Amino acid sequence: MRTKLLLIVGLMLIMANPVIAKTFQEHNSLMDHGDGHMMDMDGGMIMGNNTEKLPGGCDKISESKEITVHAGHKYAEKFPGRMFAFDKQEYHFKPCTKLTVNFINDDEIRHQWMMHGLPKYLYPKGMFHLELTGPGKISGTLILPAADKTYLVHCDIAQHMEKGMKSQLIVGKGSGTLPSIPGISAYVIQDDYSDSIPALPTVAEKALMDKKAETDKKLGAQQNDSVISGVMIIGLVIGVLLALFLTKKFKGKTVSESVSYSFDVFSRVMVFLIKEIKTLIALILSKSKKLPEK
Ligand SMILES: [Cu+2]
Repeated sequence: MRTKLLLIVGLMLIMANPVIAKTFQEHNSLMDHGDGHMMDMDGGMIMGNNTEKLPGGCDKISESKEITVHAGHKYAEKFPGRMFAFDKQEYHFKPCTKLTVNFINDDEIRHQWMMHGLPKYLYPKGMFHLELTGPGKISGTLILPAADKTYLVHCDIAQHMEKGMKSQLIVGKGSGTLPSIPGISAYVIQDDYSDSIPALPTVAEKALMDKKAETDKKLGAQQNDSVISGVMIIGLVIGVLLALFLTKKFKGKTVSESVSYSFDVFSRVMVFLIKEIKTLIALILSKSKKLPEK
């Protein structure tokens, strides 16, 4: 009895596992791997962290700014057809700004805040990158270059950018607007439903369609008015045949005899059906066991 109870509790815990939310985690103690690459063992990572090296063309840090960026499914709600998004789609900064980004992941999946196109002599692969595998917060700092430029910021997990997790960071006057920024610019690959949307009818066609619909309605009403329908005829035939069969069977029998006979037939049919279903289930189970091993 106790074993059974433990087994049930265990099963319930296993089933409840996906429901138990991961807890929010602050990633404060990261291991420094050099070149601005820092990470911990809990899925937090920073690449291209730079708090002091000035990019070419910057005499000094123009100003220090700090932003908090949220990433999550819920921020895509206002963009029809998108699944993921950052809470903001555009940022503006002066050239040579020292920018600290507090990245917060509100989802229970992996997200990134990845900036591209930075000078490679300062940022490995030209990237500044914050990453979290689950709900939490991680902070990194970079110094923005001197030139007017629009930088792409996105999440590089497969399909997250395509599904909306994309923003643009504009330094100075920027260098134009990037495509497919939710709420800001048109999608590069627009969803096309033209095949499934019928062309709108002209006024004349519409009038014709209305007229046809009206006639159909009248015809339908007439059909419903007729007393004898196909289904009714079939029902009548079955009823008459059954009545003939039963009167023959019950000829000379009392009412109680007839009733008991009917129940007998009914129970036999039920027993037969149950047996058949059992055989069928046994057959299915034996087949599913015989699946190939590899
Ligand atoms: Cu993502």
